[in-house]
Amino acid sequence: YAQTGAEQIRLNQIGFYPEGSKKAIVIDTNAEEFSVLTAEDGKEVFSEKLGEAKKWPHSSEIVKQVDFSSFRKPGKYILKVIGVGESYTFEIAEEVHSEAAKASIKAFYFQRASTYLPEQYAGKWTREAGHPDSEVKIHNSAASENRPAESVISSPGGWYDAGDYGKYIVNSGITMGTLFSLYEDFPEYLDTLNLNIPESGNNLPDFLDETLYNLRWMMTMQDEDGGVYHKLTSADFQGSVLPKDAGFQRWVVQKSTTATLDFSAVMAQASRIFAGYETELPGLSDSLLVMSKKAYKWAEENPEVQYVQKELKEPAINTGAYGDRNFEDEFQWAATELFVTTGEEKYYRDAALESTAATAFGVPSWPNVNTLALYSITRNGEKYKESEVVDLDVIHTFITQMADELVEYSKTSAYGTPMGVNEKNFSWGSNSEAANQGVLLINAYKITGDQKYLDAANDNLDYLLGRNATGFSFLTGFGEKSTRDPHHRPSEADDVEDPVPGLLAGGPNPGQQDKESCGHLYTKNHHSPATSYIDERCSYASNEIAINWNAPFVYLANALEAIRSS
Ligand code: 9MR
Repeated sequence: YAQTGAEQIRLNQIGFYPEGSKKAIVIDTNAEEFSVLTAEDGKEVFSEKLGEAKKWPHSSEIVKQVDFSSFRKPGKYILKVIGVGESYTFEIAEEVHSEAAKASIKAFYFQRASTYLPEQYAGKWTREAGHPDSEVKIHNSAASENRPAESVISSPGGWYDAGDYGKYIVNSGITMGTLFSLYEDFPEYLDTLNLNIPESGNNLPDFLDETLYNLRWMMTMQDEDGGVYHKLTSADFQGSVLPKDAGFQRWVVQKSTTATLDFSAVMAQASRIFAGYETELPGLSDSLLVMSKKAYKWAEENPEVQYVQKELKEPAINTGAYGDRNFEDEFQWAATELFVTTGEEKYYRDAALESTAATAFGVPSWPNVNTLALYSITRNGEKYKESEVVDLDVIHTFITQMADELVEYSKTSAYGTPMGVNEKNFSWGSNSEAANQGVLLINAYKITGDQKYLDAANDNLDYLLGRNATGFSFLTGFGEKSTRDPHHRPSEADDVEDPVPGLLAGGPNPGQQDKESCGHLYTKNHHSPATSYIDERCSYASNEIAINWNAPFVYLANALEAIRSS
C-alpha cells in the first residue's frame, strides 16, 4: 500500500536534544538527499545525503537513514525528502522530553483505584471513585486459620494494573522496583518535579507520593504468616465500564512464592528510600523492612509455590495470571535488595549473583527480575569497592556485556535502534522491551560514562516516539500520530475523546492473541512482527497499556532528561 510524506518518514515526533544524536528513517525511496526546514517558513537550514538502503527483517521494509546530529540549533523543524514529502513537525530543544517524561509519571495517578480524581488534578479526565476494595473476599485458595474462605479484608488503593481493573502483586513488583530505581539514581531531578497530584503540597517529593499510593496497597496484601497474595481481582474481567460502575465482587487469591519475593524486594528498597523521611513518615521505613524480611522468610520456607490459575475453583478466576515457574531470579532480586538495605551478608550469599551464568540475566520483564539486582548493586557501588563479598567487576561486566550487544545492533541495523536485536523482542508488551533495553543502556552509561550507551538508549526512546515500523508515537497525547484508542477501560468508557495521556501502548505483537475480538482489523499491513499493531480498543494484545510498561518508559525518558539537563 502506498504511503506518502509524513507516513514514510519515521522519527521521534517530539524531538531531539541539541547535543544529542538526531536520526530518522525514510521508507522505500530512491531519493539520495534530505533537508531540514524551519517549521515556520520552510527555509532550508541543513541538508545531507541519506544513508545506504537497508532492509529491516522485522518489517521487511527497505529504509534509508537520515542523520542530522551535527545540526544543533534549537527550534521547530520538519524534514523534507524530495519525491517523498515532509515529516511531522519536531523540535530541537534542551529538556525536549520533559513534558512527555512528566506525563508518563502522572499516568500512574490516572491509574489510581478506590479514589475520586478531581478536575483540579485530572483535568477533563476527572472521574468518580470506584473499587473501594474495603471488603475483599478471601478466595478458598488463600484461606488460612485466621482468614477463612469468604471472610473479608480491606485492601484499598493501589494502581490498576493495566486496561483492566485488577491489582496484581507480581506486576506491581517490577513496576515499583523500576520507579524506585529511577528515584535512587536521580533523586535531585525527581525531588523538584511537580506532578499536580493531591499530595503536591506536602513535604514529600511528588514522585514518592505517587509511589506511596501503590506501596500502601501492596502492604495490605501480606498475610499474617508473611506470605503475599498473588493478586486482588474479580473472577472475570468486567466489561468496558468506568470504575464507579464496576461492581463485580473482588477477591484475593492464593499466596505465591513469586509474589512474596517481589513484594520482599520492593519493601526492602522502599525501606531504604523512606528512611530519609522519618519525620514525615515516622516508623514507615522500619515497618517496611519488617515486612520485607517476613516475606523473604516465608519464601525460604515455601520456595516453590506456583500460582496455577486453572487450579482455582469456586469461583474460577479468569483474569491476568502472571504465573511463573522460575523462582530463582525473584530470590536473587529480593535477597540483593535486603542486602543493600541491611548490609547483612547472608542475603548477598543467598543471591549468589557472581556465580550465576551470564545468560541467566537479561533485559528485565515481569517474570525475569534478577537484572534489577545488578542495578541496585551498581547504584550502591561506592559502598562495595573494598567489599569481600561483592565483586563489582563481575556485576559491571554482566551489565556492559548485555549493553554492548544492544549498541552493536543499533549501529548496524536499518532503523538504528537496539530494539529488534532479537526477533523475540516483538511479543506481548514489546514496547516495554524497548524501554527496558533503554534502562539497561542507561545503567551501562552510569558505570562507564561512555556516550555510546546514552545514544543507544535515546535511539529506543526515538523508537517509542515514532521511529518504528508502525509510524506511531506509542505514548498517548504525545506526537502528531500517536496512540488514540488504547485498550484502557477509563479511556474507553468516559465521554472524553482524547485518551488518558502519558500511557504507553503495549506495541507490536505478532502473537495477535486478540484476533478473535478484532481479527478483521488485522490486514496485510500487520503481517510482520514489527508492524503487528493496531490502534483499536479491541486490541488488548497490541494496544493495551500496563503499569509495568509505563514504568521503564518513565525511567528512560526521565533519566535522559536528568542526564541531559545536568
Ligand atoms: O504483560 C503480560 C504478558 O506478558 C502476557 O503474555 C499476557 C498474557 O498472559 O498478559 C500480559 O499482562 C496482562 C495481564 O495478564 C492482565 N492485565 C493486562 C496485562 C497487559 O496486557
